[in-house]
Amino acid sequence: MFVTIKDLQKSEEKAEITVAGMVHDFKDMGKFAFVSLRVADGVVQCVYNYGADVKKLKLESAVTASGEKIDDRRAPNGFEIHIKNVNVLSVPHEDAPDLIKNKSKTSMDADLKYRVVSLRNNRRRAVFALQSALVAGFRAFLSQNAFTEIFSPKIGAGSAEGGANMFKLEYFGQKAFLAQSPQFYKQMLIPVYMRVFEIAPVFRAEKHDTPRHLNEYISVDFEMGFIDSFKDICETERNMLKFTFDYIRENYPNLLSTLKIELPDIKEIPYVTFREAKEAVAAKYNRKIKDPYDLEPEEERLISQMYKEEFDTDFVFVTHYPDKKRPFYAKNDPNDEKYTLSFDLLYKGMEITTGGQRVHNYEEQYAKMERKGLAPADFESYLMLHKYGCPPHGGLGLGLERFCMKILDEANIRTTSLFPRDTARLTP
Ligand code: AMO
Repeated sequence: MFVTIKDLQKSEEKAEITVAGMVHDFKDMGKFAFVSLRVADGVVQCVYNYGADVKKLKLESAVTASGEKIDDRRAPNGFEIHIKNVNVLSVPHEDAPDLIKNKSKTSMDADLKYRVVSLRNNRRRAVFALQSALVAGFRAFLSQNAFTEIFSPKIGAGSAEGGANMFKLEYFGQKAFLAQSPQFYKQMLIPVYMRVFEIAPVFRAEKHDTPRHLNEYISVDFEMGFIDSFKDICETERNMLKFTFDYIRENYPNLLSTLKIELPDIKEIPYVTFREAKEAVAAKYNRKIKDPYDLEPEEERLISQMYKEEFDTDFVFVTHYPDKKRPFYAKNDPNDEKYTLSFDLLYKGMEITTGGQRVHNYEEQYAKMERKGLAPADFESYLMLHKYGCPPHGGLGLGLERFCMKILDEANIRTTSLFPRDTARLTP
């Protein structure tokens, strides 16, 4: 029994086959019917010739259909199935709301409320198949480059990214938090494996509703030891993105055509320092600098616009963020201690990645924690990393939903989160 288009494409012309799928669409043409079956990797087009045992198929029934595979270059996947017999395994209790048809235009609220069915829509399901393909590409690249995949705990006693947006929980009488990032753990594993990565949910108790923030998102993290400069991290990211886009173009052409997108062709990615970028957009777009220590969303947008106009690139690395706004683990620039050896990757006007070189020396990390008003005693296990020997290292975190949102030119991150968690949503 077939469940994928890929395998059906490989089977011989006129082969007698059985395919299993959900009735995605059914058009009664009188003497015959067009039936679309949703299978594992897309939708298969079938023609159902009415015979003695013909059933009118209800949408979203689970069926197995037997018939002949007919090659036809005009058909979406290069073939159709001429169905002779259908076996209905289950019929829906009710007709699903009109969200699964491709033509339906649905508000985001309705889409999210009915996600269980709205994801059956061709495009929406392709969005998350793209996410899966991106992760497969990242994983393949990182594994080929000697990174070990890790699974760090999501419940802990503290966190690396500042106390403001941590979810607290009761843990058998102790105070605990949901992980904001795998930061500590990926660093702790550097002397063990030298290169590690993790692709997993992280939690941020952001109280505000914005089109770019979620309260739970998938963070693609990697960390690598023995770097010469934070630019080694940037170049590894560039290579990972290039590999992944090539991998998807090669392995998932149907997905790209369903989504009607072309993936970016990654060449060199330019670098600009935080200060230069800020000053350049202030001068070019006649803006006042309000916050000298961070980039406002509008500034990120304008930096990207400037690089698009001047260098025809959708990507730019903004480097050397001020020490004041970067976490305690970020290494300061020895040439100017007000700045850090860190970066953000902007893509189409929005930060998709933060990364940088870390402090690896014990005294330096201890002193930096104190300077930032933190008590080193609260970080005893983390500081064992520095205390017991650690090479120069760095890494990054990329927000998967935000990256997807930008690839697809979506305006709201919720559309690229499978079951989004925001300040109002806990179901589905
Ligand atoms: P940071 O906190 O900047 O860095 O997060 C890294 C990336 O994660 C994404 N992101 C979010 N996506 C959706 N909703 C949110 N609330 C949200 N917050 C962040 C963004 C961002 O660029 N430990 C560091 C990374 C590192 O240095 O290795 C960190 O977590 O795409």
